[in-house]
Amino acid sequence: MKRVYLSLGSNLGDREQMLRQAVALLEAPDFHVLRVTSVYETEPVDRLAQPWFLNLVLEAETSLLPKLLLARVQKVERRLGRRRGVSKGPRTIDIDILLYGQSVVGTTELTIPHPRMSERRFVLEPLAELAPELRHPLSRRSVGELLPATAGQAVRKARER
Ligand code: PH2
Ligand code: MG
Ligand code: MG
Repeated sequence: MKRVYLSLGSNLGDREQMLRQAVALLEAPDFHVLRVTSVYETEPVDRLAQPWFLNLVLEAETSLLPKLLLARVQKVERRLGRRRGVSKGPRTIDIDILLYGQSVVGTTELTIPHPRMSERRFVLEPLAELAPELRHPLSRRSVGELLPATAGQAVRKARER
């Protein structure tokens, strides 16, 4: 069993409903959701001209190996109407694997830890709610230590956990 953290985001359609449905669809005999953060309303990063997101992070325990976990999250994305469009553009649902235990994975389809997680407040602020002491497997810096550098990005709690 591995302890994993996923980042969920939506900025199209009924955003909150999308997140709620995604969490429910992820739960399975081989993927057990342990904790879910509050929902955060977040300013878009990277591609700025798009609607604001709702984001959350979840903690789970899974027996799925990274490749199969990726296939699983992509299946849930498709169930919720995700179509591959503009890179980093608007989406009904996006589910990204942030951390897979302390493992480091680098293949053409999958990079773990998520390569941009340390610069994104919409990832770090929810993650800090669950695990401020958790360390990035490569930089060895904790979530709490990484957070201050992202202070310029607008993130506010939309709904308490
Ligand atoms: N996802 C992106 C690009 N930009 N910005 C916010 N605030 N939240 C996201 O989930 C997000 C983003 C690409 O997946
Ligand atoms: Mg993403
Ligand atoms: Mg993604």
